[in-house]
Amino acid sequence: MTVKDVIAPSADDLRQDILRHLTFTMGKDADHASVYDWRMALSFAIRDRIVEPWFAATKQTWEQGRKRVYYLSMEFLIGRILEDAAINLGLRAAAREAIEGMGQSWSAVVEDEPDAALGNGGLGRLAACYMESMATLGCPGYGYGIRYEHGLFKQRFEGGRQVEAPEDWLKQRHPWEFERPEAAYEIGFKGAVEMRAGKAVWIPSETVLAEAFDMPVIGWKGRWANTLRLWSAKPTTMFDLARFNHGDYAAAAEPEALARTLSRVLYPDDTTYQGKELRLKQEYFLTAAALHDIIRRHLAGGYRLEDLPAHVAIQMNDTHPAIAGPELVRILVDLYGMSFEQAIEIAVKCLGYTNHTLLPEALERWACYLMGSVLPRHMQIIEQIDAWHLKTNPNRPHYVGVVKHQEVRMGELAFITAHKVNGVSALHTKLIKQNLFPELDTLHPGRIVNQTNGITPRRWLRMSNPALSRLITETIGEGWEADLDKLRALEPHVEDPGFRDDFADAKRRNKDALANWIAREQGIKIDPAAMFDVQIKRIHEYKRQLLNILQTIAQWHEIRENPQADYQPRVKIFGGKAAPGYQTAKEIIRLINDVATVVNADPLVGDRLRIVYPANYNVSMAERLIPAADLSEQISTAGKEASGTGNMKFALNGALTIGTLDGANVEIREEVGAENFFLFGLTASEVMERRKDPEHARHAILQSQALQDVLQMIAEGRFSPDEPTRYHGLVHNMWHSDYFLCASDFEAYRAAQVEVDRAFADPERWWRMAALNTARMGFFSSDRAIQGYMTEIWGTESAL
Ligand code: 26V
Repeated sequence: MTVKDVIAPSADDLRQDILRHLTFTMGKDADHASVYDWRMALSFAIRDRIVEPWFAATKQTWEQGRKRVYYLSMEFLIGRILEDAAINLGLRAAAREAIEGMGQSWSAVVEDEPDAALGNGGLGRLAACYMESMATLGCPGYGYGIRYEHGLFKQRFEGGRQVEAPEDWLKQRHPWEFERPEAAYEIGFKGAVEMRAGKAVWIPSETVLAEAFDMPVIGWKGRWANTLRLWSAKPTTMFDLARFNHGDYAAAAEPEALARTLSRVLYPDDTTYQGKELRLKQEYFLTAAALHDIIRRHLAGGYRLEDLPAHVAIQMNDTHPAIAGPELVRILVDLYGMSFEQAIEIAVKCLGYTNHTLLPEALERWACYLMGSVLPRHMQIIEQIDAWHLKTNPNRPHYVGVVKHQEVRMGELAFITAHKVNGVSALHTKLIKQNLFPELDTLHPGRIVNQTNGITPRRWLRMSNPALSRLITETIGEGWEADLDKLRALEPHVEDPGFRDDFADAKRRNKDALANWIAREQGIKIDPAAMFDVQIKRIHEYKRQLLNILQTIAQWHEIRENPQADYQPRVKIFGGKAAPGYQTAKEIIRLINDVATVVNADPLVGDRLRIVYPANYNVSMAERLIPAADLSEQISTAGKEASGTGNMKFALNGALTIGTLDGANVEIREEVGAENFFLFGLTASEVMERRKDPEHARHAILQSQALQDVLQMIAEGRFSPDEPTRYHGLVHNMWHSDYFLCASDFEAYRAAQVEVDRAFADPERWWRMAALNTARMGFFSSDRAIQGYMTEIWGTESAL
């Protein structure tokens, strides 16, 4: 088979394949099969149809000697795979018919699959969207990551408080991976560096084996497939039998213990950087295994190491794999005898670095003693790279550099070892130049470029919103899934009342489904005619879930004070996890749940205001919530959210945004039109100005009677009657610090919410705005983003 459109099988073909796998792979007959058995049988039947295009793509890349892209990321937040694969292969309809024809529920089978949650949030989900777009565009490449045994923790609430439990996605069989025991590399840690005949030789004192597990990533219409290769740690020596026989049982199992912990668990804190040795080991484990694999493949192709940049582009997803520069230099110099100057030149040509955050507390810095002990040879090379950079840039200011104050700064290291450094939205890229790396930008003009984030329309519209997808196809025809700018053709239809009704109907169907799910899962009845106002993302102070709940309290207070007035019924929906050690974020979660308890039980309010916070927000929950949302909350303090990608998913699905001028909100507003976006709040430069007033919080609170009332109610224990002092710390912080300026933006936010109500009260206006959002979001396809990386950073072309 060559690379071409796959031919969709009939439901009958698929039925036979499913039954064959049920019998021979699962060892069950149809009468005794569980949902799990059906899910596995269906997964294998679909997987069978990926293998051929996957082989064909790999073969073609070899034969044509194409340049490959290697996307190195500590996180891939994939979600469920089965339905997405079925969609891209064009066989969802047939698969559904086959499954239902055998008396099984499609949704039950599909929803039996656990999320692959190998990521924390935006950065990991972006990596997953980019893998899918690379496959869709026929960009030959590999993703490299870690096969964590436990993905992101599960969240539940007890008395409104977040409680974490370990996630265990691999306890069942994982039908989408292929173990590759032959692709394994020894990875070293610690030990010493010896000089032998003028050459540095690193003798590690600990080693583990990195073993590959491959997952195929199939693109739209199955025309191309790439590989996501995840590394699992195995002990190099199973067991020290001599020690065991001496009765030293724990020591005998030491190598096994180290290996088992290495790829055991994803670090759940994406907000504050902590210099943990295990985390550094994980980062090196991923990077070293990937680089060995890249070099092996390059040499197997018969190419010279000098020509690496012509065949290999390596993208570092944030600084987590930034040890790639030193590791590549080490391989070229220590193992292949190249000169340092030539090695660093090759490394820079191969490497690209994407920055995803400006928050100082999230920027990685490793203590030199830790780096020197875990990776002694790399520490030497880092110093050498730093010295080389200073020598080749004599104008470099004394305070700039990789190694400063006994720390290795990974951002600076990634910057100087990469030929391109990119931000993830226009505003973020501007701030990288102005605030994060101004001196390095001056020394290397043109190195910093922008690639605004994108999302895959296959998962985030076609798969998760069948009602709207159907309407779009009926209205403008096929093909928009792989050419999202085609949605512009919807624009003239927006003036057609019939089309607007259909658009509203599609939304209503999704809202009905969500209301049923919430009734089932939460036991809360919500009115599907109410406005669904949604904020879903990790809980963080800069994202300002606090601002949202403060405004919600103000709204509740207003309804109680003036119950006769006309209000637009609203359901406030929250979703998101806090890092387990992030106390303030956990306090915000508890406050939201406490307020929900009081408001939802208030007979005076009734259907006019409801608050729901389903626990354990994840990719699959996003797929339910986003298609049903009317209003998208994107209210971060300006200058703090690098881009956001949830903001894009909502707008594409016809939710209107209430938001600040932050991250990609700026560009979304430009695309959809200022009149179709509810803007409020200080700009990034106004935020910086405002912080110069040490009393900004107090001043802002004194300007707002509503906010004073809200803070008063919280302080009095209205939402924590069993413990009135519960939120004293939070209220005190609002008055005396409020670093993220909830108080300063409060009145503007409230006014914008009044505007939202006014628009919602006018359905003709609302649905025109909503449909225009969908029609104008084409720019935010991850296909556009990947095309940008290919031409401006990677220098690769589509193989299709
Ligand atoms: C930092 C750390 C520190 C060490 C422990 C584990 C860990 C994990 C992640 C991070 C950095 C997270 C940065 C991040 O997720 N940034 C988000 O990237 C999205 C994709 O570009 C973007 O849309 C969001 O605005 C940005 O917050």
